[in-house]
Amino acid sequence: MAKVELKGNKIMQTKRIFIVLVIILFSTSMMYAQTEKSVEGNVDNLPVKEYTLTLRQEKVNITGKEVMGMTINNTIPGPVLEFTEGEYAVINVKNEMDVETSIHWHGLLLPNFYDGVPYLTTPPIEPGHTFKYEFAIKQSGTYWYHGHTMLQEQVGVFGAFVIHPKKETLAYDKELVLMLSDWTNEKPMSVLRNLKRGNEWYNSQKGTATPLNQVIKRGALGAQLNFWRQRMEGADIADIYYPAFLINGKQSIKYPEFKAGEKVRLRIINGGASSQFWMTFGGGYPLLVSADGIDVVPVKKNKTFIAIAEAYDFIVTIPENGEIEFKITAQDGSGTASAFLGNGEILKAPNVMKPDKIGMMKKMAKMDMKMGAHALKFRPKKDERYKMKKNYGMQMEADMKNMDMPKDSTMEKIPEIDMKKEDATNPTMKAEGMDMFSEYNYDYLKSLQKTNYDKDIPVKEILLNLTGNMQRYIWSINGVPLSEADKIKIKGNQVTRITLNNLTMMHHPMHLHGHFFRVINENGEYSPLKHTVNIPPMQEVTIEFYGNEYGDWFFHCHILYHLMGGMARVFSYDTPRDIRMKEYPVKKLVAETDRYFSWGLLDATSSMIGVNLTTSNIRNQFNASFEYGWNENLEAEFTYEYYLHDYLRVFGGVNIENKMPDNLDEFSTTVVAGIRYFTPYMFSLDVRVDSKLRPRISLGRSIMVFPKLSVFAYYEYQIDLGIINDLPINKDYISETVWSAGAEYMLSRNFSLMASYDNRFGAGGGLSIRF
Ligand SMILES: [Cu+2]
Repeated sequence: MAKVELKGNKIMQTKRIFIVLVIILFSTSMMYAQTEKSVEGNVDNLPVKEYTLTLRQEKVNITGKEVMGMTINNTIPGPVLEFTEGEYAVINVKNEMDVETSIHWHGLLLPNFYDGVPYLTTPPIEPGHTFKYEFAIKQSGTYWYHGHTMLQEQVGVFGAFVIHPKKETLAYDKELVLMLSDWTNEKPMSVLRNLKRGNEWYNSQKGTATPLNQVIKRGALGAQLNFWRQRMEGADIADIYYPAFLINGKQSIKYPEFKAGEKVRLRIINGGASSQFWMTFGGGYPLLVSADGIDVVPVKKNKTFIAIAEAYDFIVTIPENGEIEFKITAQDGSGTASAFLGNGEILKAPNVMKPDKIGMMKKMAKMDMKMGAHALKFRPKKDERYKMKKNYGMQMEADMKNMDMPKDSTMEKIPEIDMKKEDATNPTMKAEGMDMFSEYNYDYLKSLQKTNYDKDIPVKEILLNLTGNMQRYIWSINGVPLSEADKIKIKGNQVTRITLNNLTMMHHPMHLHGHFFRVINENGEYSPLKHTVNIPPMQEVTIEFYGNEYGDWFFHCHILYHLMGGMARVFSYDTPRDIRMKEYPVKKLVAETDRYFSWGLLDATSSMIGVNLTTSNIRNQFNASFEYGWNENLEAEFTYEYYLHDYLRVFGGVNIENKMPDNLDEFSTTVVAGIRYFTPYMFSLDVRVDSKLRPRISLGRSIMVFPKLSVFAYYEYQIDLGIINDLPINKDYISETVWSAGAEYMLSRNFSLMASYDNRFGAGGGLSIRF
């Protein structure tokens, strides 16, 4: 009896295994069939529309200075690609540059292989090669395309992608694409290097630095100390100085072809590399009709925030004898650009006030807010997401809620338009309320249809804390940069709900490739669908999407410099990798976010000459320093250090010093090892012991006291207990103190004047050069 049962079980088992195998085989072949189908497209049935984009490196002149840019069909931005829903797009991207490139189709629902993230989904386009993208157009709306190879988008690799619906549902006469961007005359990689080394120059150039004198004048010293205690310099809004912000490639651009009475649909896309904007319109409240390519319940709204990579469509009516100004203001108030539509008297767009960084600091310090969540964890594999959320960020939500929360005065629902509220002659809008970030919520976006999912669909919850370290310019998620992270597994036919909890002082526009997600807001079931969502500092936003794709999809902050700093993840349906990607390992893409950057500092003064060289990636750093006093004192040191986490590193190396003061006859060479720690209140602490078993401690700090003027101080104490060296008779120990102090005035990005006193080299003045 037992035997039979066993046999039966075995047969059952074999049968089960067989069935499972068949299912696996079937689903795998289906998956490949699906891939194949997407590749071939439905060319037979769909009308084909073909474009060719040619990428070149050429000299461009945007701000009166000729620099190298990357153009598409000889323009920046590239041409507007126009399609109609139901067409089959064939786009040949020709790379005539000497570096590899790629194009990503932002917001488009397309086969994974054509998504355009090099090494992840799509092969990179090598110099001299052409890559043919092809996919069916299954949606309509305002989208865009951009390079996804490192920082190429910053110098020109972007353009608009407009899809007309089969049947237009909105009423308007004409349309115009307005592509917003930011422009730097520097090489973007050198911009990133400057951010990595922590150069204050950009802030001082923008006028957004907060030197101590201004902080004290505003009575914000307490707030500043609170920030410093948490190792934060202040409330940063944007990192990079841009000499120009652009609309369709120009700082000011006119469209006189629009006639009075015409309704114009503006398709506005933020193609900036790291700039978010406030948009304002002259001549009344425009009608917001669409967000991220999808139509929403129309709403009259003037001052509207546009995060990087977002798209908003507005309908404006050209007035009689009037020219509407459309204006963008960089979020940190560092610049504007305008477009003018129509003819006649200019109807000025309201000005947006420059944010008050010191005021923000004061308000933030009043709230119970824990800053300084690690951007680089000690144990990246350990799941500490919930602990992190609990320990950092806004500690008392009530603090925010109890504050006065005036309603967004810039928004009006259509039935109750009150045009008298609008005053074109008084263009300065009222300051926003106490709640600093309420103006950034998406409550004004309401979907036309219900977007919620069936309650029976299983939901997977994922918590993603957005983390960053401004001093080292590392950006990560849950304290783990892309280079140390695993793929995030998601499943088809399931809802993935993601809580994005921003633990940094910056805004992060997060973008998911190949999907639209619901941004949960006060409209509940009618929450809007988007492809990019901005998360304000210390705020939390929940998004969710239904898994109906296959392959791996990139999810990242769309501030290009944050993406390059590691704020990215791969969402994976865990399906087999496309065989066409065999030669293109994803580790290449990941490695780009963990590059080594090198920089140096040369001090040449009347008392000494010093050189400091640093090479660093996320975890590793090499330092070489050389100091020579004209009074014949010398110290040289070479160390390698490893970052255990943001603030703590272990190091080892070699130190060389002259044995006797003011005498270069004899040198002492020691091996050194110790820790370096970035302390609360932002001191650099170095604790070490050398091969003569002499312990040494040192502390250093630099503070900007006036615009461009910093003071610095350094103190070092070494003690010899005679463990190895012979001490002079009657001495239990001998000690040695080194200290220096001075001031530095920034002349330009690379030069500073400096004056210092060092107890080894004496007083001196001269030049400090950053290279
Ligand atoms: Cu970011």
